[in-house]
Amino acid sequence: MNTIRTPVAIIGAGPAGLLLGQLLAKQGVENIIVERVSGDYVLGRIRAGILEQGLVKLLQEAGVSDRMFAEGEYHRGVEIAIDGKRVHIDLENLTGGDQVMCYGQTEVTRDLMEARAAAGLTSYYESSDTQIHDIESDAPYVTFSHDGEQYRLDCDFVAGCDGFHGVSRKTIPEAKRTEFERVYPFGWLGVLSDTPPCNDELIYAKSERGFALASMRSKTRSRYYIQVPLTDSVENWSDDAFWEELKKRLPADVAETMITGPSIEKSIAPLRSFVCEPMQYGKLYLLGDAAHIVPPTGAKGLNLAASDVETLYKILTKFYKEGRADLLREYSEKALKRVWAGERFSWWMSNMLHDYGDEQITAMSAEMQDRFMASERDYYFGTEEGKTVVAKQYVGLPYPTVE
Ligand code: RFL
Ligand code: PHB
Repeated sequence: MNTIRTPVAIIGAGPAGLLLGQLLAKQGVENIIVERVSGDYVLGRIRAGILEQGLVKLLQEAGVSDRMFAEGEYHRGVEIAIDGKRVHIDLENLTGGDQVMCYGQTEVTRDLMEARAAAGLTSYYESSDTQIHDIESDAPYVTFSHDGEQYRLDCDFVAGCDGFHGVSRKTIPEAKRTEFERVYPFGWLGVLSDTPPCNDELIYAKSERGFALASMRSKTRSRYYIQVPLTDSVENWSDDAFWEELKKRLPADVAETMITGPSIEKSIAPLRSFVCEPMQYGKLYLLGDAAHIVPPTGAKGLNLAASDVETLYKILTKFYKEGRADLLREYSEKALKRVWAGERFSWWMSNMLHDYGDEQITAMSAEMQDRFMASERDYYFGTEEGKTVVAKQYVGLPYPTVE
């Protein structure tokens, strides 16, 4: 057994774990990351594309923003299309100057991985059998296997950044946590292609055939999604079938000029709203997807992970630098307030923009539900006040204060 001592053991090298590690290290708080898969595997997962200003600033603070500013693109607005009718949400004007950054999660992760390697910080990729022990004591530790050897990390705190299927959340005794979950009756079929985006800004489209999203990664790479039944599988969708269906759901003028090409990635993601309360237990703290999942409609998943990271990073920094032990117990309460706001926004945007068929959002007839959602769309995408409500949440609500 190799026994190593580190102040903070971080489980998971997704964006949450890597960003937390980088920010803590900048403050002189050492940490070690344990990751189940390889770095290449992590980078192969195609996920988020939209970063709120809060995350942009945090990446700057972590010293990993150069490539984002050079290659990413600020978006001043976003489009909503309802049955072919295009509505522009002017994020910048409606929020008093805020914009969102279009830069892929893959690139954020790559930048963080490179910075971590350059700083000489320790990460154990391709580790197995990670277990967290004695979190209720003052001497928690993490064990895992790596390269045929057994490791033990003695630490002060464990940061559970290991996503929805990780071990961290499950380490909290069942009787001590409450999980809230809503699984939606559809998923998103996503396609990545080396074709120029069909529009300068993202288009979230609601049509009679279901939801579609036109997004992008760069001037030459597009990312598109369509709502599909949960029972569907990728094998049912040839590239041609995908493009044909996508075009039917986007506004006609956009579809007409859209450039299509071979897919370089195609996958189906189920949609889920999930929250685990509390987000801390003993010396274990949960961050990002380990604690909460949102449907991607509001582009909030990665951004919620970022606000968790900022909150815990500030609390731990104040603990180590100023001896502020009192803040440690406040993490969950502070983080959860913003998490629920993001959950509510993502749920609400999903409700307004998807076709639910006969499925009930709340207990009411499908016809009545349709009327409610049509009225929501009229107000929130049709009036200045409504658009302001959407814009302020889309660009991101303020982070919790730690003082
Ligand atoms: P991750 O990225 O899942 O990373 C967790 C890491 O932990 C590892 N792990 C373990 N390591 C050690 N031991 C174990 N036992 C472990 N078990 C797991 C995993 O291998 C992995 O590397 O979680 P993190 O860091 O919390 O980051 C969260 C984000 O990835 C997620 O919220 C976003 O991608 C969600 N999301 C979006 N968020 C946005 O803010 N804007 C968007 O535009 C957006 N679009 C999306 C999305 C998610 C999507 N999918 C596929 C779910 C679009 C899609 C399609
Ligand atoms: C993406 O580009 O992958 C993306 C953008 C916005 C969303 C979800 C996904 O709301």
